[in-house]
Amino acid sequence: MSDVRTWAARLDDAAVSGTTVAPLTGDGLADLTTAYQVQNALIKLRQGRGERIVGGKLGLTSKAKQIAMGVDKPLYGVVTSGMVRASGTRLPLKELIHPRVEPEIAFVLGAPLEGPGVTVADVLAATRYLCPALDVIDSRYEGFSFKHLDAIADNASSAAFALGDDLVEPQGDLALTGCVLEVDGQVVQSAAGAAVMGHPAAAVAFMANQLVAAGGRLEEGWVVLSGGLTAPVPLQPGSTVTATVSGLGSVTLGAE
Ligand code: OOG
Repeated sequence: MSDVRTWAARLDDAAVSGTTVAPLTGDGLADLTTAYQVQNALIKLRQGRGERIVGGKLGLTSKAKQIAMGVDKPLYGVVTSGMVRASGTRLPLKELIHPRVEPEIAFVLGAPLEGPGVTVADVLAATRYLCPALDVIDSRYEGFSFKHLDAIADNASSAAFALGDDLVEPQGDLALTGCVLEVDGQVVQSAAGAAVMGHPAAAVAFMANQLVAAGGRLEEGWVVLSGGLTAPVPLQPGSTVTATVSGLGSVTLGAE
């Protein structure tokens, strides 16, 4: 237990001070249960500073992300009130380490989802709204380099996220929904919803089913980010990034 608290404090200090640390797998982190315990302890530190849990996030759910990070398994994390930004916000980069941004499809839940056995159909039935999201990730590890367990402990590299302003009820086939990521008006990445586990709702189902082991569930009102559809792009000073998802609208973040 003392390792769990020590590791969580190390990652939290790194996030607060904008510095990096060495991967915890080099310091003895060796199993999934402990990695999620570190994540949990990290979130408790944020809650101690007045933040609330507002939802969940998936990571490494697309091949593009897995190849970019050299990690071939998905994971989940938690998003808190301190990570929420309005679309159009300009993020001060001096508060971050080496941020990257990626486009995602977010689910706003109108009912809880509790595993085991949660399916894509269950997720869609429980979804009140869908919206495009920009997820800003900022690994606390040197060189943005980590193993699966390290990224779990670091809460899926979470730093900030923004949702589009339009909230749309689920309709059409999300697997075939197109997503385009632009930086300063230039298209830099694109994908279909199927890039995430064949269907973005499959990622939400994965999280609901994984939470059973820790006695958890996805709650009504939570937003769940289903994971980067494309490889991430570095957030550069002075740039503006926009993700557009067909039928769901756009979301924009700037950096300064
Ligand atoms: C960890 C996972 C980040 C995603 O959608 O893949 C993530 C990372 O790549 O730093 O949220």
